[in-house]
This record gives sequence, C-alpha cells and structure tokens, in this order.
Amino acid sequence: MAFDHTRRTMGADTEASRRGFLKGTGGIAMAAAAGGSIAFADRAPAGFVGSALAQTPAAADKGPKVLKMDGKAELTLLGDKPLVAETPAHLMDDEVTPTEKLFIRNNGNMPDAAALAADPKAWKIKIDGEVNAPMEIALGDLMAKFQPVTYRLMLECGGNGRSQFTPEARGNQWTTGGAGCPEWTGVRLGDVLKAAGLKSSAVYTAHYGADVHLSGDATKPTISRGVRLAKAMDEHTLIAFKLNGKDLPALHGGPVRLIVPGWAGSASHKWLTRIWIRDKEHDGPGMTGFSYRVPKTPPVPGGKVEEANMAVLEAMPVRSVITSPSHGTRLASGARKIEVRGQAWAGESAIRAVDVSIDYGATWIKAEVKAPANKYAWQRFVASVELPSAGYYEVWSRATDSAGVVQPFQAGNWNPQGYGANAVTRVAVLAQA
Ligand SMILES: Nc1nc2c(c(=O)[nH]1)N[C@H]1C(S)=C(S)[C@@H](COP(=O)(O)O)O[C@H]1N2
Ligand SMILES: [Mo]
Repeated sequence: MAFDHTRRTMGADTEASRRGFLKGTGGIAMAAAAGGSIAFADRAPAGFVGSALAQTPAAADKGPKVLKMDGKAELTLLGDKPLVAETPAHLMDDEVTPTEKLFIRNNGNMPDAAALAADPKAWKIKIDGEVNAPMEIALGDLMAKFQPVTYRLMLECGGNGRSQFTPEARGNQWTTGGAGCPEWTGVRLGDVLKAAGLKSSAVYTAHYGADVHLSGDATKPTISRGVRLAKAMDEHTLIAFKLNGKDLPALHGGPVRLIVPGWAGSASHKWLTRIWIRDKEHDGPGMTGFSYRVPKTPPVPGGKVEEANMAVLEAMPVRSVITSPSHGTRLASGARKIEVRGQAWAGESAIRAVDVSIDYGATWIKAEVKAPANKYAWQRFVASVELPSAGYYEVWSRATDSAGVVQPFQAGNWNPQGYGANAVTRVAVLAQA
C-alpha cells in the first residue's frame, strides 16, 4: 500500500474524506492488516479515522516526486522551475539541520554560474538609501571588518503548512518541510547598518539579489522583500556566508545571503547584492497585494479578501513536526512502545510545551522539551508512549509557545496565498498483533 507522505494534516484530511477515500485503500485496509482494529476509533471525529493514510487527491496520485541532486538528500520536489523542494518530516530529525537536508526555495533562476564561480571575496554588497555613508563593500572586507558570529537559526518558508488550507490556497503545497535549523555564520546586519550610519528617517530595509527573474528580464527582481528596522538590528539577523561551518553553497544563496530568523524565509535574501534603507514600508515584489501578507481580521475561507485588510507577514507561527516514528511506520509484531520525537519552534517565541496524543486529542501526554541552543533555534521534544493494544493509531503533536499560543486542530485565518497554516500534525502508526 502506498503511504501518503504529503497530506496528513486535518485540513487536508477533511478534503480527502469528502472525496470518499476512506472507502477505498487508506486506513481501512491498514486496519484490516492490523486485525480489524482501529485504536480509539470511538474518540475520533466522524469520518476521520484512518484518513491520514488516505490516498492523496489529484496531481500527487503517483506519490510525491523526489529530488535527485548531488549533495542533497531525497527531498520532496514541489516544483522544478523555479526549484522548490521540502524536507520530509522524518528527515527533520537532526538537532542541527545538515545542509543536504535543508529545503530549497527559489523564486527565479539561480544567478549566472560565471558570477558565482568568480572570487567570492570580491562579491560586492551595496548599502544605500537612508544612511549617512552609503557603501559598497566586498565580502572579503565585510568578513575582515565585522565580528563574525555563529548561531543555529530557523529558516522557514512563509508558505510552510500551506497544504493544510481548505479551500486550497495558491502556491507550492508545502506540508511541514519548508523549514530547517542549520548553523549559520555571518556578521550582524545591525553592525553593518550602524557603520553606514542610519538616518532618523530609516524605518525599513529592502533586499536585492543576483538571481534572475523567470521571464529573463534582467531589470526585474525575482523578489525583493524587507523588514522593519528593529528586526534588521536584532543581534541574530545576519549577513551570512557560512552554512554548517562551510562556505555557503550557491544553492542556498552563496556566497552571501541574509538570515532573518523566525520570520518568513523570503526576507532572508539569497545572493545578496544590495540593502536599500527606506523611509517607509518596502513595496518591492513580494511586499504588496496578497504576497507574504496575512489578514488582520479572519476572512471567510475562499471568499473575497480586501487588500486593505492585509498586513505584512512577519514572524512565523508556533509549529511542531513529528520526526520519529515516520508516517506509516509498522511496528514489529507485539511491539507497543514508541518514542515520539520531533522539533518545535515558534517565530519570535520559544516553546513552552509540546503535547502528544494517540487518541485523537481526547487525552494528551506531556513531551520533554529541550531548551533552544540560542534564540530562534528549534527545540527538540521527546515523549515515551505505550500503545495499549494492536491496531491503527494516529500520533499527534501540538506545541504551545511562550505566549501561550497553541497549534490549532485546523489551519485558521485562511488567506489567498496560504500563509501561516500551523495545524496539529499527525503520523499513522500500525501496532501489529
Ligand atoms: N534572491 C533570492 N532570495 C531568496 C529567494 C529567492 O527566490 N531569491 N527565496 C526566498 C524564500 S521564499 C525562502 S523560503 C528562502 C529559502 O532559502 P533556501 O533556498 O536556502 O532554503 O530564501 C529566500 N531568499
Ligand atoms: Mo519562502
């Protein structure tokens, strides 16, 4: 039987069950294999049982496409022009995300290979706009003049979780793998901006890079986002040139990129060439309309949304991902003990708690949550769980952030381009007699 590795959150399952997949293969066949029992079926919402294993509708009928690329793990390919690939949950198990397991999100074509192959130390970054001393600094000088720092920092695509929305939102149908927490080395953007001398009129950054618009039009930026000055000045916001101790690979924005941790990944500009300091909110491609913007008050899902009701997406919401057991695990015959393990993080906040359920949320088991390595690093959680009998189970994880915000059961605050979906995630596990 084919496991569905792409849709296993509640929003998506509602859709799957509507389409009648429960009558087909999915959970029922799984339960039959388990001797007919679905553990805690009485606690599950009607029409819900087994749906985590229902077949993926439509395009993904043949199962998820797998990225085949030197130096990268088998990520799930969401698109190849531009290249977009996410990390399957079971590959998010490392405390520090190895480079080969880090997701990829390009909006355009990678910069010219010749430009990237040239001396990286000669790569230039311009700082201009609302500064007293505009500068153009070579990467080599940047490295020599400013103090390097190393942190583990979350990079998460603004669209992460998008596939949870019903009705479907526009864009790459990320499950939960548009996120990673590798170790980044760079200089603080704030130090560089201080050296350039910020004017009192400075309120926002605008980022530009060397990648090429899909149309081939060299005058068009692929994307150009920015952040409020306070975030730019945060000590964890970096102009980064190393990833996991090695020179930043071209695929991830090398030789140099921004890392704006905890906020929508689109602010973490790759192949960085210019930071324009502005006297108002930036309005480049990716800043206006429905792009990287979320409703201030929740609209009717799928209904008309007023542009005036949209505000810039900044910090990402609280989320947890179960990295082990992997979705579709069949335990050895008679085995009943599982260690539920995963990562949890929450944009600007820390994680206060992660709870795990094996009975459709009727009862919860407190997981042990590790302290973060530093601010903006994800936190590992572990819970030892004993399954009471053979049968088909769904294991859920639900994180609570330091402000008390909890992952919802269904993605809320629907928006046209699908940002901020952070529903409880689930994996199916079969305990065999
Ligand atoms: N120049 C440039 N920077 C970019 C992008 C891009 O297309 N071009 N994509 C952004 C988006 S949407 C995300 S989520 C992250 C992804 O970084 P990664 O590919 O290293 O994982 O880079 C951001 N920086
Ligand atoms: Mo993104």
